[in-house]
Amino acid sequence: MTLELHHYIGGQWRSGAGAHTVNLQPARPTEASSEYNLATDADVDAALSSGKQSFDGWRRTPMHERARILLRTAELIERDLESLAELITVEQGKAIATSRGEVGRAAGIFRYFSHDADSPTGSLYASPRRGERILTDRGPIGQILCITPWNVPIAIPAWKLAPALAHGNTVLWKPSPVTPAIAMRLVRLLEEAGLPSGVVNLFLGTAGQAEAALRDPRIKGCTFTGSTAVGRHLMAVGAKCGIDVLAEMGGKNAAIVLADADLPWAASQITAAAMEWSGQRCTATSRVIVESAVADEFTGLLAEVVAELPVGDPMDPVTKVGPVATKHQFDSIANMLTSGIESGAAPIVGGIPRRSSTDGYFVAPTLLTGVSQSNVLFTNEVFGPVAAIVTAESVEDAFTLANQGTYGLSGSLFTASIDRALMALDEFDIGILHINSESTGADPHVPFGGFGDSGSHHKEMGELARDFFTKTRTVYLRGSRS
Ligand code: UN1
Repeated sequence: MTLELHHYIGGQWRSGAGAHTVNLQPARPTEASSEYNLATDADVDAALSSGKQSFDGWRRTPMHERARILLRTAELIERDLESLAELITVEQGKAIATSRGEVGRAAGIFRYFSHDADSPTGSLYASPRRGERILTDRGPIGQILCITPWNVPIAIPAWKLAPALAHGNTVLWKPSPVTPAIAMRLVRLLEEAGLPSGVVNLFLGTAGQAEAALRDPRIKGCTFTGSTAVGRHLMAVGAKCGIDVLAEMGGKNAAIVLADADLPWAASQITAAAMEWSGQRCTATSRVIVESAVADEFTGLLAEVVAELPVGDPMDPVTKVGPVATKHQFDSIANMLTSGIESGAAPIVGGIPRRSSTDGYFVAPTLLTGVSQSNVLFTNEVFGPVAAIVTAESVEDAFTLANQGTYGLSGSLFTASIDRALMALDEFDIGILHINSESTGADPHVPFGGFGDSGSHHKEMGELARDFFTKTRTVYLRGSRS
């Protein structure tokens, strides 16, 4: 399947004149999923001007009118749920059942942010002076650069674009070059929902063009999801230009299984968190820390559940694990497994993946034991269906192991003890803590974001999202008579 792709600038679809790009289908890399030319620098310049010019009209549009467009977008996403899910599966390789879930979630996110129009936008304070009140009010920032990844190619754009638009900002969107087709479809739905020209501009371009846009004075904020290295770099560039950069980055998430846990439940939840989406999720569980008293029993249980996972054609509704998204991903996972195994890790399910040049990018779900704290599989994000099992000598030791490293995104604690659960609130240094549930997932109405090398101190989604997408003005309001 080859899709004709274009950039969306000032309400017009155009083809680019930059480098010719072909994406291959991860399940069937002998066939292309998309083919297009990247944007030229002149295209990006036109997009920046369009977003700047459209800002005034959009910010003055009543918030409830903006919200109606978001609500309509949610309905259109639901109308097209099946074809959008198929597109994600062809383009990115995610199993169709999970693609459907992601599309439904994108609709829920647009719907959630349409309700921001009904929420208070400020506060009213008393004044120490007679005849005066002091109030605060939120307003949009301007044009926001949104840089989105290939692993969650419609829900992450939804959770950046929807709050940006609800609060009156315009958006310059650079999606991952791996998943351009789903980005185009979302823009077409925004257009159909009545979004005025120039309020969202989309370009398929290079990392260099994104960085140049961040340095451009027509950009007033930037939100990014991707690797820690790129996120930190963008934060540094933004800091130099006085631009706030929200960065949602990597993770090396741990699940702690204590001796009193419901072990079969923990095994099914950890399997889902580590292996579904082929582990290509910043919230994926990749270290399983088990209290020694149940280490053998739990390892056996987990290995059984993981070995039974249906791996294969992502279009098959029973498939749980499809291919990884690109050859680059496949090679990087294979290399990390090779070096982890050379340093002593032992696969008990799966192992180093192999493929012929025409095979899909399939990586078998892989569990390893014998992983030391210096092993790359303990320290580095793999972004594949791979989890390391590590034994803890005590509950305290389990938290110490879980907190190793520089990331701090999400994690799980499996226990029947309320005391241990409460202990986790003090001892587990992560942004998203799951007690007795998988480390993945993000509901639209609650904050999402990590600590350390995983985040940038801003939260996404929920009511905290507006802190990033708005600026607050303080107003001293006094009558005209002295
Ligand atoms: C989830 O776990 O469903 O890129 C959300 C990522 C995260 C989102 C994960 N920003 O994987």
